[in-house]
Amino acid sequence: MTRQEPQHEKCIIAAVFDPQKSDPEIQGILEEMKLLTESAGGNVIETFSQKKHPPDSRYLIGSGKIEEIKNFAREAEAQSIVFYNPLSNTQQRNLEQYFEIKVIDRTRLILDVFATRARSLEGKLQVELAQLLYLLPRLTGKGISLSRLGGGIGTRGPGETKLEADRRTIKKRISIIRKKLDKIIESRDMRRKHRKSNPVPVVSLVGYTSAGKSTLFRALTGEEVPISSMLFSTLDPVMRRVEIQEIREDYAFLISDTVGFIREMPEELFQSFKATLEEVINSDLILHVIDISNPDYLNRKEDVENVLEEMNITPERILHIYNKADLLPDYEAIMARQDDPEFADESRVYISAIENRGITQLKKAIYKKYFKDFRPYTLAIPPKEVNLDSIKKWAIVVKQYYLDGRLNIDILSSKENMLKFKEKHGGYVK
Ligand SMILES: Nc1nc2c(ncn2[C@@H]2O[C@H](COP(=O)(O)OP(=O)(O)OP(=O)(O)O)[C@@H](O)[C@H]2O)c(=O)[nH]1
Ligand SMILES: [Mg+2]
Repeated sequence: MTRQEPQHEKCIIAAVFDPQKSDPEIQGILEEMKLLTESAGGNVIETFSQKKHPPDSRYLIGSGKIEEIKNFAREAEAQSIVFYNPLSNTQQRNLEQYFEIKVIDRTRLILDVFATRARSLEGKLQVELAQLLYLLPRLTGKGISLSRLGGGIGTRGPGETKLEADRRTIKKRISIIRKKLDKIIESRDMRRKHRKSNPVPVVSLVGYTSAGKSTLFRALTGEEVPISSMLFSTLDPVMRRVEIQEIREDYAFLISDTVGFIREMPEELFQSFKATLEEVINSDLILHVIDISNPDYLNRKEDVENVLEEMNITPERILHIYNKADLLPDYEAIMARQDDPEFADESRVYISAIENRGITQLKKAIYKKYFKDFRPYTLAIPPKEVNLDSIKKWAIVVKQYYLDGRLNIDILSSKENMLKFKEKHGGYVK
């Protein structure tokens, strides 16, 4: 980064909402805006919101409110105003002229967070592409001048110096980046083909930003990946092998952690992160990690599900993981119920990634879900003939109990394996 960045830039958040929007929803949006601004290194000193329909075409915000913001900003020596609403080019210019400080919108803010996170070549190219796609329709005749914005939030990125160029240069740069990204995808496809010959399923973690995907990745792999309460800590995808010897000795899967989602994700980011998202499309199973402690979790879950649906991922390939269960008042009761096969609800898994709880249940659920043809069976065998370890190699042992002098074992297995066992050992299978 070439520019001098102000430490903890003083920011004001401004937003205009449809009067129909409920107060809790507005509260959630504003809290997320605060977190996003902080994730870009900003210090939020005040938040102003207004219900107004339609929004003002010139300034978005109504005349009384805008004056209030200006007075506050001057008094508090704010350095920037961050709008929740997408701003048109003209609105942005009008507002900047009025406030006489930097004005950025949410898309630009998110792009800025991404720009500060990008580490790998691919990540940097993707972020630069998103920034250029955002800027292109906003270019005026003279080209956009970021120096006008004075550096700091909203101006950072791998392509920072190039962003001051004209439309033609930007278009050229976009096509160069696209070609480079295509090459990266090509080599990844080669690696994937190679992997297909080795039948280890790939499981991807997806979910709203900050749901705890990386914390779960660490719990499963022991890998020290970046984890933080700030948004979008993960940008570069990582993949590691997970052994699940406690369920089946010789069995393993690959787990991948990737960039998170957010409501109203900027289209520019979707376009640029296509390659990363394709990894998700191509995986065998998707773990949708949900932060169940968040009051807004149902809406967030739906947002992510809509994205997955757009990517043509069918619900059968998705497993719902309810994370941060440790923050729920009935945590212990939930975990105890889940451990009891009689009460466990197999369509959802509760975990606490941070406390390493529910991880075995999760592995079991993954194993079971991946082998879609697994069904429950009961083996009834004379006790001395039982070799539990060998059964565990091809089946998930759910429960064991004695009935009529025989050991009954409830298992989950494919019909094929169950029949093989029956052929070899006889015994009684329900
Ligand atoms: N209480 C509690 N906090 C958790 C749990 N899992 C994750 N967290 C916290 O939630 C925050 C986000 O965790 P991450 O693992 O970085 O979340 P992520 O989904 O990878 O988020 P991004 O990569 O930023 O999109 C961190 O502050 C974690 O410590 C959990 O099980 N319980
Ligand atoms: Mg992460």
